[in-house]
Amino acid sequence: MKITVTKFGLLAGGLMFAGGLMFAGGTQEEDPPSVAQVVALDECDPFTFNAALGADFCKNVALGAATKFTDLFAKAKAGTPDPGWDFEPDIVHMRKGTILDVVDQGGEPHTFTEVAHFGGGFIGDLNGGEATVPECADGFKNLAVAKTRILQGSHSQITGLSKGEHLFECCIHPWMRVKVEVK
Ligand SMILES: [Cu+2]
Repeated sequence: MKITVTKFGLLAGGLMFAGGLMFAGGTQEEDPPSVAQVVALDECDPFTFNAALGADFCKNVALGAATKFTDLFAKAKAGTPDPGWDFEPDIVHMRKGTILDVVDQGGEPHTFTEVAHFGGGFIGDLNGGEATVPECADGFKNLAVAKTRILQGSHSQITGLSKGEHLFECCIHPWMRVKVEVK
């Protein structure tokens, strides 16, 4: 590859530098880190959510597919949590060094919190009977949890994940779960 670059550079004369960059782009060690994308989704109904939680908590993005505040709790309690609250994809396969970028395209805040084992979040009535996992304990009073919050329309980038399996969930809506496999 290097020989090819040199030959190309000589032939191209003044364009050698640009040519070298072009070829370097094709080699692995010179590639910028790639990005794996995770999207957080929800269908919060702004009228009922904001009546319960305050103005502007939920911004409507669901265009008619909204779930009312009490329905979200009823479904979670029944063990059939609303599938509109979701991280996509459910499983991410990526190489070590890849940036994991999480964007909240839903209407309300979420967390993207690494946990040792999937389980309940910090709002008991949304846990469907599962116990709160230690990583979500005390909710946003716990700075470690607050740091993993993602607001509507914003991104969170996770870097430096070690090889192996990593589990992430939302500490508010704990059925929002992602498994990340780093090779
Ligand atoms: Cu959430």
